[in-house]
Amino acid sequence: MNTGTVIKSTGSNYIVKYGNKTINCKIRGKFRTENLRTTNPIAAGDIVDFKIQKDHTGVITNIHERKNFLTRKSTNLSKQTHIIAANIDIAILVAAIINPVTYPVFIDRWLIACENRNITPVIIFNKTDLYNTKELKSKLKKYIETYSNAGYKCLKVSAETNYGINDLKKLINNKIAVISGNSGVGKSSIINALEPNLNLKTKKISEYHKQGKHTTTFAEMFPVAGGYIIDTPGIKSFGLDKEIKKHLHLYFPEFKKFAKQCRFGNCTHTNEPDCAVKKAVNNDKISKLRYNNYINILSGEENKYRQDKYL
Ligand SMILES: Nc1nc2c(ncn2[C@@H]2O[C@H](COP(=O)(O)OP(=O)(O)OP(=O)(O)O)[C@@H](O)[C@H]2O)c(=O)[nH]1
Ligand SMILES: [Mg+2]
Ligand SMILES: [Zn+2]
Repeated sequence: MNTGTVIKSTGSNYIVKYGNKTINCKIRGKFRTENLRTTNPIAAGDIVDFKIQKDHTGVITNIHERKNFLTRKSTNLSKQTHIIAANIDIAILVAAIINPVTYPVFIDRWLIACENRNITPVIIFNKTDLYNTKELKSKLKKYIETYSNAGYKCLKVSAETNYGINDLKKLINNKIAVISGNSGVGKSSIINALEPNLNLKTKKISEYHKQGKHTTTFAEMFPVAGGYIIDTPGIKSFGLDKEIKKHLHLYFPEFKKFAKQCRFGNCTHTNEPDCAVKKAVNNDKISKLRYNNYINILSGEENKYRQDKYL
């Protein structure tokens, strides 16, 4: 029996790294993940036991208990959950203000998923070399203000000019990070900037419209900057598990210190009287954008509010 880390999964095939070697593995039997209906039972970052067969391929026989894992649904209505990555120390979301625009509600949903799984999120605003108008600069400033005030670490980088890449290196050192975000925001380009030898495939934004395809098609883990990064395919929407909505207010960390002063201990900060969170929103102590997204996600109407009208 051998033990290794899954560095790539392509449907029914898994590449497992053990020591300095890698091996192609398949699964035998069924694996169920913590009662979740998943599209993928095993994800990049999983630690697995496997047997080596005569033809030098492997068979995975066991998944070790996960420290954590990040999940999403393709839409809110889909029944199955996708495991983005397992056993991670930080979850990086790459966002951009143009080419393409990352909507705040998308960032919020992703942050909620991280909070729910107890994974430290970091937001990276990429393509800063393109933000050369007054309007774009002020938009970036508002995004960063909103999310830093909510308690999240934000970084500005450019994979094109290497701006901010050293700060990112420090963040990844000795850690396993997963990198996620909309297609074309520059996830693979950022990994290339961190480790040029990897030479990961990227595609010009103008070609996205022609083919409408994602450049990165499978999650894959790479050794980078003294740690590891799991590159993932771009995503359009970030569906949340139903269960999450039951405790949604707990996943907005900036509500916490005000929530203690709400009249009711179980206040959902919606229609209750004497709600200190709502009062803080009115006094600009909590971002209106974040609060409105909270309400919209709670009521399932966030898709009506795709536009970043508060930024
Ligand atoms: N100007 C500029 N362009 C960038 C930057 N980062 C990435 N790009 C460009 O954006 C395009 C998409 O980059 P990718 O790295 O392929 O994006 P991705 O997020 O990995 O996309 P998927 O794999 O489809 O999810 C490429 O043409 C990159 O050259 C940046 O900082 N500045
Ligand atoms: Mg990519
Ligand atoms: Zn309240």
